[in-house]
Amino acid sequence: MKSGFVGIVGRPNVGKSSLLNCILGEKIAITTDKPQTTRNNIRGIYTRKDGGEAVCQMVFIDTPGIHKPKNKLGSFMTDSAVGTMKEVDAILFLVDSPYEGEASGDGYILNILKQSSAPKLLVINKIDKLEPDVYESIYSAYERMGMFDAIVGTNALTGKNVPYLLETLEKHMQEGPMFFPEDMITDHPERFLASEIIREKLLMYLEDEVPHGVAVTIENYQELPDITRISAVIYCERQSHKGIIIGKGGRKLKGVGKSAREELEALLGTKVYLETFVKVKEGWRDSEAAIGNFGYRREN
Ligand SMILES: Nc1nc2c(ncn2[C@@H]2O[C@H](COP(=O)(O)OP(=O)(O)OP(=O)(O)O)[C@@H](O)[C@H]2O)c(=O)[nH]1
Ligand SMILES: [Mg+2]
Repeated sequence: MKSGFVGIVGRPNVGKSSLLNCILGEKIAITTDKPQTTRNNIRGIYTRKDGGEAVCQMVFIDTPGIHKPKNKLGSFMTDSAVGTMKEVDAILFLVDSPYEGEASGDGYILNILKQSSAPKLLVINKIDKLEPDVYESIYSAYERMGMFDAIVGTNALTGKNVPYLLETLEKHMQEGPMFFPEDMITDHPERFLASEIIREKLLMYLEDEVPHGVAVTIENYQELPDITRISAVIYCERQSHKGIIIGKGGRKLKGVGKSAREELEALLGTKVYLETFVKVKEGWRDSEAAIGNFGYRREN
């Protein structure tokens, strides 16, 4: 039996959470086209079986995109990702564009990666969007650095080359125990997934700075025989943002609620009654206490 923890790191929006979902074959991490979607480390468990028996368990840790923080939430996010790089047994470093040198975001991450002795795989994601010569140039630039144990191009939306990536990664896993039951794909509670799904819809429906200043807490989560009742509070940073989130005649919030509810019903396999409230918590992204209360704290 082989096992290990694998960190998925990279700049915002390169497709880390999409890759995690693709590996698991289920959506446990929210993904959007907006950078800085992921705020906490998200754990996904992949157990490979052979002849009905578990032979390898890899615990993937999807991390927030590493960026120059503009507030304490941003620092928490980047610290979570950087901290993860130091703790795991292997690292997948995702990029989706050419290397732009040491002063770039990827250059910053590479400098931290160099300090780790764990096996490192470079994943060039979004190959569907890269011309072959661009892909080649990315590949050879990273190959020249001589610090990667393998380089794999993937499409995290179609799963292209993801089985090969997993095979390659497994070769770098050591003998080890099962950390989680073999049929478990995440250890995050359903109420956390519910808050994330609501936040994903807010990110999708809102523009500019508004969705980045949003946090969602679940105040009540009740599993009744034929329905799950969920009450969520959406916190935003300004009174004006509250108006934008609610929308004319409450339409925006209704749309968010409807699409979150539909996804939750599919996830939980029950009917869902979802109520949402919008509250203002000014400047919460720079308040250590508020950030912690909203669940943005290191667990390990
Ligand atoms: N065309 C294409 N789009 C992709 C691919 N992988 C991810 N995307 C898209 O890229 C966007 C960002 O994906 P995420 O998975 O949220 O990226 P992330 O790296 O987790 O982003 P953060 O959480 O903000 O750091 C989404 O719109 C995805 O649908 C891919 O292989 N090809
Ligand atoms: Mg993400």
